Formats: sequence, C-alpha cells, structure tokens
Amino acid sequence: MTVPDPLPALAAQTIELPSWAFANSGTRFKVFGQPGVPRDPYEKLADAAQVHRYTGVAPRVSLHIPWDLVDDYADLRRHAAELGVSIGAINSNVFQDDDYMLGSLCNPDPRVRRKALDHHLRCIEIMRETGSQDLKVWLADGLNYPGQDDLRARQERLAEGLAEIYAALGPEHRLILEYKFFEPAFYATDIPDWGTSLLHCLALGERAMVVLDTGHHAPGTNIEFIVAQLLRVGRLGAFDFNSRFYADDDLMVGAADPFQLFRIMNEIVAADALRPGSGVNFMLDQCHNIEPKIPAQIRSVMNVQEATAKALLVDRDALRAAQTAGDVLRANAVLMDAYNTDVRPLLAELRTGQGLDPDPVAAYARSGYGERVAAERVGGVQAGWGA
Ligand code: AOS
Ligand code: ZN
Ligand code: ZN
Repeated sequence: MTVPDPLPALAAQTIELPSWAFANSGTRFKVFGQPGVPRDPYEKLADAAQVHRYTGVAPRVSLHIPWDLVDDYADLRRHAAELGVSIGAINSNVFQDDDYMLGSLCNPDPRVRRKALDHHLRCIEIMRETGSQDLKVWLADGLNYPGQDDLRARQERLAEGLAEIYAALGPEHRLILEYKFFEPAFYATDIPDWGTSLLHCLALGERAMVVLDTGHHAPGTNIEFIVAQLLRVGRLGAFDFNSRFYADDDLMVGAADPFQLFRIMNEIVAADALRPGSGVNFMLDQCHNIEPKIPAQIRSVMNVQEATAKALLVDRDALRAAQTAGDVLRANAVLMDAYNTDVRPLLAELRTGQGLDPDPVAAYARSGYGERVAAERVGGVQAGWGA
C-alpha cells in the first residue's frame, strides 16, 4: 500500500457556503419558516461562521444579489472578517423580476438585456467592494415552447452579453458559468449542458470557467466523466454541490449518492485539483426546507470531507498497475477498498489536531447557538426575498 498521508490535503481543503442555505426555503407548495433564521445578510454570515467554527474548512460565503442586498458592502466585508470568514462568489440573480419572464441576457427585448447586463455590472462592483473573486452566472433563460424564440439568435445574444460582462471584470476576477438541463424553462434551456457552457467560456477567455452543479443533469449522467473532461482542459471553475433524487432537489451533498460524490472527488484527487490554487472552488448550493439549517450545512461539509478522504486513500500505484495489466477486477477492488474505508476516525484525528471538536454536529448542538438565535431573532427571511 503506497498511499501518502491524507491529513495535509484534508487540512488544506476549503468548502464555500451559500448564504441562501441559512434562510427559509421550500418548494412551490410551501415555504416552512424555522425559528432563529437570519433576518438579513449580516445574520446569514454569522450563521455561516458557525459552520466554519466547528468544521474549520468553510471560510467563505457566496452571496446572491439582490437577495443579499445591503447599503454598504465594505461594511459587510468587515463584518465577515470579524467573524473569521470572507465573501466568496457573487451570484447574479436575473430571474426574479417580471421583466425576465422571457429571459435575461437572451431576452428578445434589448431593454431587458440591458437591464440584465447592468445588474451584472453592479455585481462586479460588489465583487470589488467585498473582495470576491468569482462572478457566478446562472441564467434561468430558456423556452417553454418550440418556436417561441430563435434558438441560435438567443446564443448570439448570450455570447454578446457575456462578452460585455467578462470585459468589465478585473484581472483578479473569474466568470464562472453554470449550466442546467431544464427548469424553469421546460422545452429548451439556453445553457443546458457543460458543452454549451464550455463553448462560451472558450470564446470569452481563460478566466471564464464552467460551474458544475451536481443536481443539474439528467438521471444516470456520468458526472465524474464531465469532471475529468473539464479538468483536462483546465476549465472546471467550481462545483455547486448538492444531492438530487429527481430534479434539482438541492438536498445535502452526499445524502442521495455518496458513491457518486466519491467518484467525483476521485477524479479531482487524480488530477491534483484538490490543492488550493488549482482553480476549483468547492461550493455548496443547497436549501434546507425541513431540516435545521446550520447543522445541515455542517453535515454537508463533513460529507464532502468524507468523500475527499476516501479519494485520497485510493492506492494510485496499485490502481495504475491493475489498469495497465488490464486487471479489471483488481482495479475496481482498489477503488472500492478506498470507498469502503471508514474515514470518520481519520477526520476526527484531523479535527483534534486542529484544536476542533472531533464531532462538529455535537459540538454545535452543545454550544446553544441555535436556541440563542431562536430567542433573539424574530421574523427570519425567506431565501428568495431576503433583500
Ligand atoms: C439554479 O438552479 C442554480 O443552481 C443556481 O446556482 C442558483 O443561483 C442557486 O440555486 C440559488 O438559487
Ligand atoms: Zn447551482
Ligand atoms: Zn440548481
């Protein structure tokens, strides 16, 4: 067995948390309010900081604009720093105004396209004010009916809009472009797959990268293949991690299919893309509709850590030897041996070594934070209407 010590790589790993995971959320049928939920972006950051406090690996928080609208972003940045976290990706929300019914950057009306572009330019200003490096673009643009609009013309409008946004970024910034195969549009989505996202990124320049949301594929899609392919060309910019059973379920990552998460992290480790500075931002994109939010984020971070630890335990030399020899069963066994290892003691050791409690969920529960904010905060906001 020739496996390097996984602890240094695990200690260096970071996972970015979504501000919206701490707010109330639900389905189209019902949003359940929970006690103690944040009333503003400041309180969302405070809750996210709890996740970092007990896991030690979640130092950044993505914002969603305008859900996370504040008067003074320099002040929000200071607040984050005081809490021991920083602002991560800025998500541009161009799907909630009536104006966007027929799309944003792809809309047939130039006035609406201009409005969507201006919103992105404001998001770039916010990146400068908060120190954020990634502009995350996910568009709800698409068509419900064949013939509703011109598929090719929409791609041209998209390319034009993205180019203007990209040109406004600073050299320290990246544009990360997310794809999704359906929803809210049902017939055609304007960025439905990694190929479309990659084509636009290649046209834009080297600071444009693809975002892979694990919930945004058809059932049965081999996601680790997409990971491997994007890593080959250096264009995997980020993950939006979550779990899906049916559609874009946004459940806790590693809950539905921990083996898939392991296979994804196995490609990451094999390509040496876990390293900070490798260009892959490991983000969560989740909503906790029925479970308490802070512990659910802690659990999600731990699930990513477990999959990563297992991927780090793959005996790469033995795997290569088996693959070269064409030993199908041995190669598969090497992978499964790593997957079937109980890495919880290893992660407990990691945390203890970092001065953390080996059990972050229990430590958070003991802290009394949840009860305290439930008593203090009245009127927590809904994720999508937090502004
Ligand atoms: C939407 O389905 C995408 O996953 C986006 O990343 C979106 O911005 C996020 O889910 C927050 O709503
Ligand atoms: Zn997403
Ligand atoms: Zn999604």
